[in-house]
Amino acid sequence: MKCSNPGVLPVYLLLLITLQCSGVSVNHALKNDNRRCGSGPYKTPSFGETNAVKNSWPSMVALLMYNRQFCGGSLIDSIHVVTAAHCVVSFSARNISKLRVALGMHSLRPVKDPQVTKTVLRVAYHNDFNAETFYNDIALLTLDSPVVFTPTISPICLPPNDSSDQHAYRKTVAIGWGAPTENGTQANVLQQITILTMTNAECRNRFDGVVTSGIADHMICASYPGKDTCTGDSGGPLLVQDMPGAKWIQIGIISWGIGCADPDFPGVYTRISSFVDWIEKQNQLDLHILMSK
Ligand code: 4AZ
Repeated sequence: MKCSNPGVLPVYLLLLITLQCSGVSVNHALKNDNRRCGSGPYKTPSFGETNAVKNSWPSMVALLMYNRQFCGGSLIDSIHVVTAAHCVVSFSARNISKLRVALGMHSLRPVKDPQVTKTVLRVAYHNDFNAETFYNDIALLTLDSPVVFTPTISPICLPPNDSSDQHAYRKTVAIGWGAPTENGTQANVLQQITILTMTNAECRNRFDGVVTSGIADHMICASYPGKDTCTGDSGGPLLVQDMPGAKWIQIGIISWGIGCADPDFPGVYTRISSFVDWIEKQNQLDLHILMSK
């Protein structure tokens, strides 16, 4: 393949050429690279810490529309970002052309804080996403060109598909630029909270009689007194680490709740292990689209 000026080409061909000329095979670029994933703080932050250390979560991305952050997401390989379906489901093709993914960002203001900003080639949200029940609240964004990994921009690890580990009673970390309190204004810098997961049986008890659609198996709940995710955090990750120094694994996507930090109701997250196959299928579809054009 010639790697000089490609001239005027459609965007999918440019992506293909960029991928091939950057020395990575397309297949490789579309795969979760497990050797490099999961960088983050050395150990799980204590329950009280809320301001993230600048650039300490290199897989964290901000979704921006007209320079305004509205959701979070996480980088899973060099061209894919996992987020919540409800963040992107209402977008028209025109909206998608205005969507920006900011990587290596810490402060919301000034907006020039992100180290890299990408546009989005394809938005795939789950076919069975239901805006009333928030079932299957997952989407995958394909970036216009591959991200070059640096110490401050790198992908998160995913759990094994449908792992038998239910991740109950785990110390987990949720991160985002969302409102620190219900109806509050957004914090300026990336926030992190350490919260505890529970079993789905316990979570169902908490929402019993309040949410009729209930807690599906493909959701996971987490809480900690006074700490919760809130408006603007959606799409961002819920992360675990098996031991200090270990890689960070994304087990959840910030999805929904009733209010924020209400002691009666935990936050609800999309359970990633239920969707690893779906993510892989989207990767294959991208590959197919790119190769067949
Ligand atoms: C939201 O609106 C949202 N407390 C996200 C998470 C929670 C509530 C609301 C969970 O983006």
